[in-house]
Amino acid sequence: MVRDPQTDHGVLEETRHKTQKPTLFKVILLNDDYTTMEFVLQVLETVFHKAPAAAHRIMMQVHTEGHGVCGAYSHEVAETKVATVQDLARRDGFPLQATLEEE
Ligand code: TYC
Repeated sequence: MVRDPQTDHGVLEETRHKTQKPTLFKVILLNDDYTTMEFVLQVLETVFHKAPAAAHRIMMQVHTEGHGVCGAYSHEVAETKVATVQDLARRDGFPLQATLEEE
């Protein structure tokens, strides 16, 4: 683009789009040595609505690699899911941890 210094005051032209893609946050489940595999499967099925086979795959990924993605949600929903995981875990005496990561 050719710029005329007499008329170009550095105002950026921008194209406005009607739709904005929402910022999504991944909920990451972390491994530990004490939470049972059965409890993690239950969390993945109830909090993240995973089918049993998908829950098993994610649980084993967390167990072998240290962390795994449970899903991506709006910031508010992701924070609520992290809090729910931690509440359920504390209630049953497990140290299970989950965290957020911007996608
Ligand atoms: N590592 C745990 C065990 O051997 C199982 C586990 C899996 C714990 C996933 C946490 O997010 C987790 N009992």
